[in-house]
Amino acid sequence: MIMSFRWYGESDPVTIDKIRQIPVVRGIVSALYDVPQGETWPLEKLRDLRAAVEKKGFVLSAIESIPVHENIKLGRPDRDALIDKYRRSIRNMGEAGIPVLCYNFMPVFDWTRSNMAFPLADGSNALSYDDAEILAMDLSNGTEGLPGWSTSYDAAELRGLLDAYRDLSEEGLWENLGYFLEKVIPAAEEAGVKMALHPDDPPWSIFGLPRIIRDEAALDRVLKLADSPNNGLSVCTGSLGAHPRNDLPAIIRKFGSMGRIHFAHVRNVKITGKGSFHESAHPTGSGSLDMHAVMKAYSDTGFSGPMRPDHGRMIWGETGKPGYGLYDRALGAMYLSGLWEALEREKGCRC
Ligand code: DNO
Repeated sequence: MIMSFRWYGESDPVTIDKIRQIPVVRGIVSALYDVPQGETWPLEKLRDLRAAVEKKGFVLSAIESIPVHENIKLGRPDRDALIDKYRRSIRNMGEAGIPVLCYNFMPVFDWTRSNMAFPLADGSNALSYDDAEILAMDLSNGTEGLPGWSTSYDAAELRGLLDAYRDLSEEGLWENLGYFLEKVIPAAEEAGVKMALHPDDPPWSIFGLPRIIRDEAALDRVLKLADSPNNGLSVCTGSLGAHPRNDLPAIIRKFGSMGRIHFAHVRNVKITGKGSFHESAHPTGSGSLDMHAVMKAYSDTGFSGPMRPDHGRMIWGETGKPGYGLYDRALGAMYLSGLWEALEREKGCRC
């Protein structure tokens, strides 16, 4: 396992020099943040990113993420041209020697929360989600004023997208994912890049949009869409774990033993009701997930890919990008590495 940390590039207030001081972290997960959506990621820039990371003593363990253009997800007429560019980005990743690509197939909104600073009893704050709060949100001004989403759409654009996805339905989205994978997986095989699909977060429909990557059956279906070792998963415990039907240790054991988990996002989440949860500190006692069982499933299946602590709370007065401050993610990395060391030592490994 390569303990890794997400770094948002040179403009990230959590600098790579700070990340260096977390003793267990060996890998950096990053992206190019200045390439317009839909365009090919240039080889030179990918090489520069890798060099910048290696200069500080890390490996560049994954790209998170190359966004999939909405027109690919919607199956619109220009999708072939867009997929072609995506394939070129994958080839460039391979040329630059970057092994794992995390991506998602969520319509319009990536991970979604209704409160970016939910107060916890210990005085820290975390991200939270409540179906009722989401339902009450006003989308008539586009994404303006909504908490925390990176792609912005004006009112007309957003309305158009919501309508188009309503017409598409879940099965249509599955078809378009199948079409995308059929075209990109051969490029990933040639390039030696492992594709790692991130589950939907939360793992159910929001704003009437179809969201399909939400449970074990869906993950099974994804892998069957292209039966190649390069067609794999990012298993995110916090995303799937927001729904109590998802048994994370069982999911990790199943897909891990098939060699199809290429990236592990590990964090805890506290389920507070139906369609409602808040994020928590990483340890088992802080949330609803059994983190020891999660890590044991990775250890027992010999997981050797990148793993990263995921969203952290804001603690000790830190401010910054919600979920991506330094302190609580650093605590998470230390905790997960402690569990890992104990599990590996029990198996007789000196790592
Ligand atoms: C949230 C992240 C996601 C993830 C994308 C992958 O914190 O895990 O935004 O990067 O869904 O494409």
